Amino acid sequence: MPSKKRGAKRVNPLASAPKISAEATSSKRASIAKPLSEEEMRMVAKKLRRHIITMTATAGSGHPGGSLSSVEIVTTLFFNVLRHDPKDPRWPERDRFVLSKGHGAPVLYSALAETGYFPVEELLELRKLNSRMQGHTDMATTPGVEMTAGALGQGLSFGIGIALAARLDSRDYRVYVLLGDGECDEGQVWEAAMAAAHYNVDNLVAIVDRNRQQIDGWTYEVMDTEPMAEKWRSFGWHVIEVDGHDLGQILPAFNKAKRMKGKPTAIIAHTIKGKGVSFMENNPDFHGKAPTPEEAEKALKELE
Ligand SMILES: Cc1ncc(C[n+]2csc(CCOP(=O)(O)OP(=O)(O)O)c2C)c(N)n1
Repeated sequence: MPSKKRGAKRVNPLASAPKISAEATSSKRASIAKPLSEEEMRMVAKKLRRHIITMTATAGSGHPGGSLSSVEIVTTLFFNVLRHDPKDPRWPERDRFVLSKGHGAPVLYSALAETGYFPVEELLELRKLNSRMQGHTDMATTPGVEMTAGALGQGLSFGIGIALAARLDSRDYRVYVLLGDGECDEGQVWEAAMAAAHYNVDNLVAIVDRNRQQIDGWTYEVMDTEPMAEKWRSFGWHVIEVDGHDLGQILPAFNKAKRMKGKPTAIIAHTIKGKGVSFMENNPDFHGKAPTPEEAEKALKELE
């Protein structure tokens, strides 16, 4: 049991969730800004990439590679798919986005800032002591963060719990969990995959950022997880494969997932680690290392 003293400064966002009013339970509430066009999302994606470079370079540490690979996935979710309200991060009817690969915090913070959960300037506080921009996500401190993560393998189980809670509470929100492909080495991912299919959790979508690299190299060398799509299928999931940088493929995949009844959906998004910056692409050195000031300058030029 944590002592009261240790937990005193931290807010339990679930415990502090407001009492549910009639208005709050209405899923008809206008909660998202107008969905962006593909061209507008492309511009946002570039902005997020620029934030990721600037944040990690300013911090002098962090995880740019796996943040850059997830940009189009996260952009599509936050600007076109999720029902959410940045002014009311704990709105009970919101769709939930769970970043299971918690080291990808820079891409999530960038999207949260750009949608208005907190000022964009705050991104520069990444990894500073006592800031809300911790290197790995903390749901108790950062508005819009649904799960405290960093220890890989847990997000899908967490997502199932929230998705089943929707069923118990007669709510129609949906849950989206973003996993890394290296993260899929974790046994817990497959226990969760089995459970989600068993309980027909069809308001749950797992997105695997299939960038084929993990902390220190290619996934096929560290632990070969192919055939990835077949694995999810054999666990009872509806599987869709997309080019994870093609906005024209990602949005239809989320729409198809919404129509799928009786099964959870796994979207295998084929991506490139470090996408958008020539010297970071497919370069495992940038898994957990920030660009130097000179490298950041070069990267930002490429992202103009
Ligand atoms: C349980 C656990 N084991 C090991 C690590 C160390 N670790 C951090 S990131 C990482 C690689 C993750 O690779 P992947 O999921 O493919 O992420 P991406 O390439 O998308 O950044 C590892 C092994 C961890 N955070 N948690």
